[in-house]
Amino acid sequence: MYQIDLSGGFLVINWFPGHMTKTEKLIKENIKWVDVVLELVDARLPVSSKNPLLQEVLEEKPVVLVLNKADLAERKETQKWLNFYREQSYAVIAFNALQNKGQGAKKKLYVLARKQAQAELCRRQKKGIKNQVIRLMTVGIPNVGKSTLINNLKGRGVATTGNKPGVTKGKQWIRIDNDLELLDMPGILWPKIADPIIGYKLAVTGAIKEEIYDSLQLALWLLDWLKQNKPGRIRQRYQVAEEQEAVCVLETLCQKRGVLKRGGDFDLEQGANILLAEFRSGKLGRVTLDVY
Ligand SMILES: Nc1nc2c(ncn2[C@@H]2O[C@H](COP(=O)(O)OP(=O)(O)OP(=O)(O)O)[C@@H](O)[C@H]2O)c(=O)[nH]1
Ligand SMILES: [Mg+2]
Repeated sequence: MYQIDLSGGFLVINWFPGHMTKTEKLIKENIKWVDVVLELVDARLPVSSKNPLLQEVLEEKPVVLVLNKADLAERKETQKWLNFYREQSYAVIAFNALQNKGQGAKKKLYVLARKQAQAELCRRQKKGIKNQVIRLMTVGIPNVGKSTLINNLKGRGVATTGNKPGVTKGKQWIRIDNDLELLDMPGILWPKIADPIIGYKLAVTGAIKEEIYDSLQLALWLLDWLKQNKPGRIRQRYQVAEEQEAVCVLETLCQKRGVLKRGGDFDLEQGANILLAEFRSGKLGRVTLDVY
C-alpha cells in the first residue's frame, strides 16, 4: 500500500510492506538463474525512473540498460543520456517496445545481451558445458514496458501487458528462441520516493497507480512544468494562453472539450485526466522530463 503525504502541497510517496517487497524477494530468489539483467528505464526519465534499490538486489549481474518508450522522448535528449550512461561503462540502448518493425534495435539488443553474457559463456565453455542458452530477467519500475519488450522480442503477445502500472503480478519464463530465455517480472518501485519532483515525474509518466495520487494536483504540476520547460506545447495542443494560471488553463481545456459537470461547472478532475492521458500517449509531443 502507498500513502501520499500532501504536506506543504508536495507529493511524497511512501509505501508500506506489501506487493513491492514481494517483488524484491522474487528478484532476489531468481537472480541466480539468470545471466544478464535487462534493466528498463523510461526514456523520458532516464535517471528518475532508475530504481536505486536494484543495484543491491542484482548482485553484480551484467546489465543491459534499456531506455524504453524512446518514441515518447526527445531524440536529442535520449542521445545525450545514452552518451551519459556509455561514459559510465553501461551497455545501453534506446528502444521502442511497441515498434514491431524495429529489427535493427532488436538485433542490437541481442548483440548487447550476448556481449554481456560473454564471461558466463566462456566459463561454461571451459567447464565443457555445451549449453549456450542465455537467460535474461527484465526489471524496472511499473508500466515501463517490460512485458511489451518481451512480446516484441518473441514477435507475439505471450506476456500480459496493460496501460497501467501493476499488470504483471508474478514471474513468467518465456523462451524466445533456441538460445534465449526471458524472465518477466512485476514492476518495482523503491520504499520512499522522498524527492517530490521525482514523485510527480513518475506519476505523470504512469508508473504510479492512479488511486494513489490526486490527478488534479498532478495535472496542475504538469501544466506548470510544461509552461516552464516546453513553452508552446499547451498552446499548440489546446489553443489556450498557457501564460495564465494552470487552473485557468485547465478550465479552458474543459470549456473547449465540453467537460462539464451536471450543473454546468467545469469538471476539472476529468479535464485533468484527459490532459494526463494525452500527455502519456505522446499527443503533446515528445517530452524528456529529466534534463541532462
Ligand atoms: N509508446 C510506447 N508505449 C509503450 C512502450 N513499451 C510499452 N508501452 C506501453 O506501456 C504500457 C505498459 O506496458 P507493459 O509492458 O505492460 O509494462 P510493464 O513494465 O510490464 O508493467 P508492469 O507489469 O505493470 O510492471 C502498455 O500500454 C504498453 O503498450 C514503448 O516503447 N513505447
Ligand atoms: Mg508487465
